[in-house]
Amino acid sequence: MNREQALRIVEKQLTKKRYEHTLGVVSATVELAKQYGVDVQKAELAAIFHDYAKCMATDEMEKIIRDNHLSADVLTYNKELWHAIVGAYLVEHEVGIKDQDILQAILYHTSGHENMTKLDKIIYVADYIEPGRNFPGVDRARQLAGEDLDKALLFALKNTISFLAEKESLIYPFTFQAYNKIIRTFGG
Ligand code: DGI
Ligand code: FE
Ligand code: FE
Repeated sequence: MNREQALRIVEKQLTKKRYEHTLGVVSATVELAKQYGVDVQKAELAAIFHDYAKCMATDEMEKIIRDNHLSADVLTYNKELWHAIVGAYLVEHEVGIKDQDILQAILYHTSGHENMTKLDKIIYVADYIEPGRNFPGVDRARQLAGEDLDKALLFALKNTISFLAEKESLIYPFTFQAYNKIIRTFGG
């Protein structure tokens, strides 16, 4: 599938605002893929589809997760996590993309994961720093992304964990596991 076909498919699934966010993630992803030596076409497709399920009703997402036994525990955590799991499932079974690297990048794009590939990290970081994002610290995140992918990932994970803890929200274990893994790679 080429870029234009993919964009036409996701545009139908998303609100205008979410589609614009997706285009931002695509441009950030292409830059990072070039910089860090990842297949640009593959990375671009992962970016285009990363929020495929973002605009679905939560009861519909819940049903897809239950009916297909996609995850035993995610339903007991924040609903924000669900669109990544449902997205990976639908991009495979509804859109027909079979590339496991792309599907995994979509699956881990919200929670992170202990064993993230370079592509998974690129999508996670691109989602965080895309040009439409505007939050305190985003410029620092952009700067780190230009210097070291793992440092940018750590910055995003750390801020997300702090943000969730500040709200006294639940935090999905994958997010801690991703954080711990990267701290270990830095010798912590
Ligand atoms: O879909 P997007 O808005 O583009 O971004 P995303 O898929 O990374 O979702 C981010 C939101 O998910 C962010 O506001 C934090 C929230 N969230 C809720 N629970 C968790 C979580 N993020 C992580 N990493 N881990 C959680 O347990
Ligand atoms: Fe998302
Ligand atoms: Fe996103």
